Amino acid sequence: MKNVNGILDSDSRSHSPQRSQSCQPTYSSNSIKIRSVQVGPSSFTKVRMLGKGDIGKVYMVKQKDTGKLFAMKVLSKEVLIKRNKIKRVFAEQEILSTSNHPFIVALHHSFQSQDNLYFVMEYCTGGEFFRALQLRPGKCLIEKEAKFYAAEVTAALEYLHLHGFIYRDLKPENIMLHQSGHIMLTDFDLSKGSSPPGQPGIIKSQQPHMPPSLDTRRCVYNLRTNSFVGTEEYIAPEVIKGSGHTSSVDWWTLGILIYEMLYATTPFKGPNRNETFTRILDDDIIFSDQSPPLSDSCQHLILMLLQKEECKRLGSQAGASEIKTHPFFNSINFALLRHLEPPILPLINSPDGVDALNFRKMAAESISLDLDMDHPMVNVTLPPPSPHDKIQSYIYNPFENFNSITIHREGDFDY
Ligand code: ISQ
Repeated sequence: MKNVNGILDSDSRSHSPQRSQSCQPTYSSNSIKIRSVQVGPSSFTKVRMLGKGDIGKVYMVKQKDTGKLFAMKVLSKEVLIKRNKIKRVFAEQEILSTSNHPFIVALHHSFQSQDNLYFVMEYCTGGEFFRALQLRPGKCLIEKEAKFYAAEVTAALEYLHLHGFIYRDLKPENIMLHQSGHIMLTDFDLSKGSSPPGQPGIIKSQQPHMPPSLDTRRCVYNLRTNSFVGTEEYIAPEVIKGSGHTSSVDWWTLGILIYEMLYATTPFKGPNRNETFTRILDDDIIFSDQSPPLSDSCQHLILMLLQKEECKRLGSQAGASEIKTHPFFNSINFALLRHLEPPILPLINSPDGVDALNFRKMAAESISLDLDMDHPMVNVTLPPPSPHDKIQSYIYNPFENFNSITIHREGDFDY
């Protein structure tokens, strides 16, 4: 179906990159125009590595013809196949390409070469929120400052939940700061949370505006076999127990985040992973004395978000509105959040933003990727292998439907 601009509507998104490259426009919504990709790896030069996960790397890159900076996530197809992360990548692409929210990082392009998948995203000049926290006196925030970031995170989670996604991996390391100081959620691959086949991932609800839920049996497997990699201090009790979980896990992690912003530590942190899990399941929260003391409404919100029983947790019945209307947020006008001045204004070392301050230093970063040498995609499209056809199985390209797209967002958010 076409809209008035002659652009194919969203039901054509399943086009393979091969097909979408030959017919120009692909799909759109009212505010997002998605076209077949207009760039490739060699359109960018690498400036420096920004981060490294278990399945990919993120680089600061400069677009050659515009000089604009972007964050480029590069995922090796071989690693994705070996680690069975293919579904995750498609889920991440779906979230990034359909999201249009001031606190969710914008995807500008995605494409693939013979060896890699690429996501080219908005570059968050302010760096990691985690780093910015470390630079604060006492490595923590006062209540008013924490309230601002908690409100922005709540707004971003609300958007994701309304679109049927669970974020699942909230922690200071996954929150970036836009140049303006507003937050940006970035990491949607959840790659640190699990490993073997059939692992849980972002599960999209089948019904619009209904929160999704997740089968956590694999999480338990990962926790028990010690193959879990990630921040155990943020894990919700139901994930540890493997009793299945819903978007309420994100409200648990919000509770941990608020606590960490205020106390510079998480509430159930133990000397080792098992002790942390035991405390998450059994212990009450302790609010040690603060000067000035935490307000009653702040303590109450944290207690309500850190309810161990999912169905008693704030947000579990009516979603984000329960959190937004909590007395702690009485002074916050959620509709005007992005027009407020953030408590931390990122220090930018150079006018072009190239001197990334709030990013960790990366070793041996320069040898790992040459964007000019990455081989373009060869257009071979074969059907999935049949179990009896051993020869064909290694030619089959599981990334055939990875969309190679360029996204234009109407009126990109100005602060
Ligand atoms: C945007 N800017 C800086 C770092 C990033 C890391 C991951 C995803 C997007 C990013």
